[in-house]
Amino acid sequence: MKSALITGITGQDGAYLAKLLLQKNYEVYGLLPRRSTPSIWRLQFLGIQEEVRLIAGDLTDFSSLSRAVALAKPDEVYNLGAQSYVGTSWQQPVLTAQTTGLGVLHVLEAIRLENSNSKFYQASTSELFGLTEDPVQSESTLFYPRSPYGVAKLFGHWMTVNYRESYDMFACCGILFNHESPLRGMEFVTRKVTDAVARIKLGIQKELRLGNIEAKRDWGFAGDYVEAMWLMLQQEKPDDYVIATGRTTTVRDMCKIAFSHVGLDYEDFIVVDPNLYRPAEVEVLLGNPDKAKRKLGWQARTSLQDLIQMMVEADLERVRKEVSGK
Ligand code: NAP
Ligand code: F7E
Repeated sequence: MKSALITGITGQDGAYLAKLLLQKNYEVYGLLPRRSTPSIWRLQFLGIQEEVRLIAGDLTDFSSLSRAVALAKPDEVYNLGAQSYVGTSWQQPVLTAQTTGLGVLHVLEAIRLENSNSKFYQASTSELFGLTEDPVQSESTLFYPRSPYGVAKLFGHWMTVNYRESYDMFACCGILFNHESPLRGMEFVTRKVTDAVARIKLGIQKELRLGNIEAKRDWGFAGDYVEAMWLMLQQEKPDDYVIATGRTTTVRDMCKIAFSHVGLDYEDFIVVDPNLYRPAEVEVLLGNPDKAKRKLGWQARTSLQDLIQMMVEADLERVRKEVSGK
């Protein structure tokens, strides 16, 4: 039986990946940072909380990572833990650098110093491209991050490449474009919209305040994207891959899809609030997933329409239960 250690197991991707690995008969360990209230609701939602083994630890605490690697003896380590919200990275840039940047190095060092042969996956991001001049971004596109989050991820990305080249480590970076699901955090724009659509439809919210609705993103479904993470670690050689759908859509059009699913016109409810604009914006992202298709046999299966409808339906069900007190 193979074993895997997932940092960020309580997050959106961590929960879906844990489920996928359990289905593949892995022993799944997850790093659990200390929180004052329980943080395992996504594992509960997927019904896998009893099947994973949680090890207390934090990405900012090297010793806890070293201990986690020694305990789990993982064949594969997936580093998904991060302060992952771009907006917060301007308010807490140091925490973001320590978690999202230095945290990667802590995991790499824990693997190296434990003499572990673990394969390593790093959660890199399309935010690395930032203010790119390439209309379509691939593995060879230059990086130009636009937020403290993007800069921290750049450090983690190059550290991973460097450990691969310096120590012959089997280390891969997945450069993933935005991916969403009913388990997406409420602060991200798709979930903010689908939650608001449910509340407006059920009569408990009147309007939705958004920032830059002309920004364009290449959105896919998280359930599809975790399969690409696993596939990267099953190849003969470690490499980096762009994971995307190859289509881009404005926030505005994503809202249109969400509102029209419940028979509403988004223009009647959206208020653009300049206070929600970011200090520096990534205006357009569009990924080229050709390499992943060619080498991993991976492609996105879920359309944006289906994804948003799935999220609206899940939020309608949850808000209905909240309202009825059941
Ligand atoms: P997420 O839902 O925000 O999950 C982040 C996870 O990291 C949570 O489990 C969180 O635990 C954990 N974490 C935060 N600080 C930590 C610390 N100091 N020590 C240990 N764990 C810590 O993010 P996601 O959407 O699943 O994304 C997974 C990874 O992919 C992240 O690295 C993200 O930056 C990257 N990424 C995401 C996307 C996307 O579109 N989703 C695209 C590209 C890359 P708590 O919940 O307890 O804080
Ligand atoms: O913003 C615009 C906002 O916060 C998307 C993370 O998973 O994907 C994610 O980062 C766009 C931006 O995601 C609101 O300005 C307008 O242009 O959903 P988001 P993100 O910043 O793209 C990447 C790949 C990651 O790696 C990150 O970890 O939507 N936008 N109005 C808004 N965004 C938010 N959150 N809220 C608004 O009201």
